[in-house]
Amino acid sequence: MTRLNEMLGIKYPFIQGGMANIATGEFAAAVSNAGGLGLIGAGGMDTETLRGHIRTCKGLTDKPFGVNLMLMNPEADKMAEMIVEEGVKIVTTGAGNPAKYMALWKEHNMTVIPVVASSILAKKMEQCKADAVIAEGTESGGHVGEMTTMTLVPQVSDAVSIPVIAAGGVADGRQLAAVFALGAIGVQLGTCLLVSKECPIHEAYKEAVLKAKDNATIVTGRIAGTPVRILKNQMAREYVKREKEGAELMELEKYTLGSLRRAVVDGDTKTGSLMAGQVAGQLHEIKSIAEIFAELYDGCADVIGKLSM
Ligand code: TUI
Repeated sequence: MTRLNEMLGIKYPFIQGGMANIATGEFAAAVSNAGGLGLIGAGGMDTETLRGHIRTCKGLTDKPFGVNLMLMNPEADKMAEMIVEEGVKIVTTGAGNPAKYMALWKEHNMTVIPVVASSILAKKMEQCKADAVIAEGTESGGHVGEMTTMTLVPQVSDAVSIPVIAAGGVADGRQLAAVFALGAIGVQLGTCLLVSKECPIHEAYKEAVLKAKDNATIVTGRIAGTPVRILKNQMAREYVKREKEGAELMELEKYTLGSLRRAVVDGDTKTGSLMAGQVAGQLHEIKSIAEIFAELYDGCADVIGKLSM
């Protein structure tokens, strides 16, 4: 069976989530230097800003890194071409179907790994020559699908013959062992990296994640069709209220991205949108990315060694 670290030329079978407005070139380089696959999150950026982050990342690491193209970005078409020009070798996508870009990317021998939230999209991606898929469960932070990691990963694994990477609900060795058991060859990590030393979010955002209990998250935007998991606060309640009043999808999207910046940059934990997954309740300490990776990997090996039935 393919191993994710060998497939991507990295130390650990870990890739970083796209994390719009958070995953800068500098952060992606830190993830790559710690032995995972760092990704620059294109969500919330424009094309030239993304280009700048790609160049910054190249200057900070000689390890593999990539770009996460958030497909709801209004400049997604331009960005899809620009990353080819910049010689980016690995791309993950989220929040949509990247079929129209696949031929271009594969012509340039890029490794393409779309995020899927259902096995039907996973099959389409396999037909479009995706190298692997990320099966992202609803436990994740940010934009989510309906299915849980527990149900999605095995069904996607049965549906396709390309490798499957799990995402959503993994922050310790037990959960990592579980997703390997479900058929994944690696994991995408987001929430547990929010509380890394290197993560550039405001300290108040990190504190809110560290303080969160297991039921601290809520999904906004289900009615509008853009479900987003965030920590419960005044903003979450306001959003749900506007939604019930029938606000337009575009208005809600602008509201979400604007409020994400308020959380990330200003540390506004009341009216900011603090995207985080359901593992937030398990995170109690700030650690370096290298420590997070080593603990996850060693913890998983330990759990697998002690499994019994
Ligand atoms: O994309 C994410 N997570 C994100 S994107 C984001 S930024 C944002 N900004 C404003 C509003 C909403 C989000 C924050 N977090 N994860 C990957 C992901 N993709 N999760 C679910 C999906 C997905 C869902 C449906 C992918 C494809 C899909 O269907 C597409 C189709 O056409 O079948």
